[in-house]
Amino acid sequence: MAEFFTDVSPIQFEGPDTDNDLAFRFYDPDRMVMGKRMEDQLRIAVCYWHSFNWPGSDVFGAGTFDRPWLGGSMEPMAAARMKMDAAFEFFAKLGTPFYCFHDLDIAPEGDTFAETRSNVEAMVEYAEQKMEETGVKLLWGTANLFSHPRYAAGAATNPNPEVFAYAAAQVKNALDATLRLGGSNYVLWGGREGYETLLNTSVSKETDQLARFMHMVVDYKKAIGFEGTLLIEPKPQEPTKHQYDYDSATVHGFLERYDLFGEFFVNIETNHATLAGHSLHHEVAYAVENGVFGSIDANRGDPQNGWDTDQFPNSVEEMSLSLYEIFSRGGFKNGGFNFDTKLRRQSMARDDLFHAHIGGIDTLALSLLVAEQLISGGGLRAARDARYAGWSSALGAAISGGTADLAALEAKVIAGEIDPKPVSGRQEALENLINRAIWTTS
Ligand code: XUL
Ligand code: CO
Repeated sequence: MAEFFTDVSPIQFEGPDTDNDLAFRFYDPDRMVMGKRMEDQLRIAVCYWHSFNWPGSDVFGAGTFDRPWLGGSMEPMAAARMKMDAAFEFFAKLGTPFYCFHDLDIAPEGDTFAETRSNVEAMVEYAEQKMEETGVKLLWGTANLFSHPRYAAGAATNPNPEVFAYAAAQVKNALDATLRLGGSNYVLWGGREGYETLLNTSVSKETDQLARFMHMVVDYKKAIGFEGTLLIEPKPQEPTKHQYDYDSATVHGFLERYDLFGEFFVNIETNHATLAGHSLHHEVAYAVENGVFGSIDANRGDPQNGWDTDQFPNSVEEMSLSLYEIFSRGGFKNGGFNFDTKLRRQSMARDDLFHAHIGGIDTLALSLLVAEQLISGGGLRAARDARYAGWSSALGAAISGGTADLAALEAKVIAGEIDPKPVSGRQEALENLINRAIWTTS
């Protein structure tokens, strides 16, 4: 098996003062942070699709990357094996513990479903071997229910039940593959579960279908004994004009409405959060506080354009705020940080993939150290607790316990027992706490 990334040796932690561009400055896997090894806290994964399956094409031009297994001149299964060799060489040299894949990232689609199924099975067997050799594990598996023209009008939400059935068959196999490879999670991203125009769409029929599909996934997960977490990945739009899994709050409402709460959790992606008009911090805080948090697709968008650019994360401030929310409530269970990230189209040298991941991983590692300091410093927690302290008083307990009604509260206000005074929200002082933690940690 020929080496692909010949100019790169395994990446090591060398500390902040190193001048080696191909080394970690903050990601020190064995360093203990909040009671666990840094590697076990962050649970970092590389994604198969953008890094090994995408040629660097855009809507105006062809692929620019050096990926000899793409492009169609090789026999498809030989190309799939060459791609997998390069992928596992990359995972092992980068030294991160996990990867993620869609069924059709690892295996070519055949002329029939049976052929596709046997291609996927053969590549799962090959992956099993590679995982054994390298020790790299699967954070999550998923099925590609959006690229083939049959899914142009959606998968579970398609007006044609035959497409629903086809998607069901594909997800069954992808769940089997995820179970076999010991995946920690299984993801559903509703790529085309939405609409292009309301003129031909029944939104209630489509959301009912999506819920039916999700119940079938839960039933099958239980039938085969898959103990990982089922995740749904919110995204407001792109590729369709509107997607039903718009953001964490929408997914939460959907889960409650269709009796799926506790069965599915959210896989939050930074750039999907910003497309929805939120921040990653908002999405994470919402999900964590409402019992639906699962995992993160780490990346970033470009504030000057309005689509999913999937760039590598480079803002310690943004990540620190989200890690603060995650780790002040105990950190990940089965989730982790998947790099759902794309190189820029001009980053065509083979080692660009290493530089990109190293930068993103160090951003996460430094953010974890900042979060640790914010948590142990206790300033943010104390300020939040103080702000809501009134709810522990007799009045607060009566309101939230349901023993005070509108008339009872009015009587107290009229009697002058209640006369609230505005207090400072201390926003700038709290923002200074964040910056001070960043400055002292880096
Ligand atoms: C698309 C996206 C997907 C999912 C997996 O925006 O994020 O790659 O993560 O299907
Ligand atoms: Co994603």
